[in-house]
Amino acid sequence: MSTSSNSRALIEAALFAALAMVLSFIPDFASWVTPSFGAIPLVFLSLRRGLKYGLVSGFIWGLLHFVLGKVYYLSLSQVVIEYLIAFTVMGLAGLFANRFQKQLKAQQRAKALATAYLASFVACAVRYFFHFVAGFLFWGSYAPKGMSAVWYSLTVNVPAGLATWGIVAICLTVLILSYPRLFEVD
Ligand code: 218
Repeated sequence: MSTSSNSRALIEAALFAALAMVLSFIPDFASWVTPSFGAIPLVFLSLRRGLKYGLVSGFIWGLLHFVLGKVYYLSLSQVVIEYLIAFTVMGLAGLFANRFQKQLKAQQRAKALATAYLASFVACAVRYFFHFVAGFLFWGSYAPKGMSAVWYSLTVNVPAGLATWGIVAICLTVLILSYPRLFEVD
C-alpha cells in the first residue's frame, strides 16, 4: 500500500470515528438498552478498510467520549473497559473485510450480506461482552432490589447488544443492496 492510500485510510478512520461520535449524541431514549447508532459507521468503515483501520477508528471513537465529556465515570478500570476497550473492539468487524470484499466483487450479494451480518454480530457481541463484564463489576448497585448484579447486567447488555446489531444489520442491508460501491476502495 502506498503512503498516500495509507493516509487516506487513516483519514477515513478518523472521519468515521467522528461520525460515530455525532451519532452517540442521539438521546438515550431507552436508557442503557438504547442501541449504539455510532456502530453503523464504525462497522461500515471496518468492512471497507479492514481490521487495522477498524480498530483505530473504534479507539478514536472511544477517545472522543473523553474529549467531549460524554463519559459515565465510576472508576478508572471501568472507563478503560467501557470506553477504550469496548469501543475499540467494534473494529473486529474488519476481520471479515477480505471475505466480504471478495464476495462483493464477485457480485455474490447474498453471501456478502451474510458476511456483513456475521461481522456486525461479532463486533457487537464482543463489545457488549465488555459492557456486560463492567455491568456486573461496577453497575451492580443500580440493579433493582433482590436482583443479582450478573443477571441485571445480562438483562441490560444483551438487549442493548442485540438492538445495536439490529440497526447495524438494517443499515448494512440497505447499503449493500443499493450502494455496494461505497464499500469499494480505489
Ligand atoms: C448494567 C449496566 N449499566 C450500564 C452500563 C454502562 N454502559 C453500558 C453500555 C454502553 C456504555 C458505553 C457508553 O455508551 C456504558 C457506559 C453497563 N455496562 N452495564
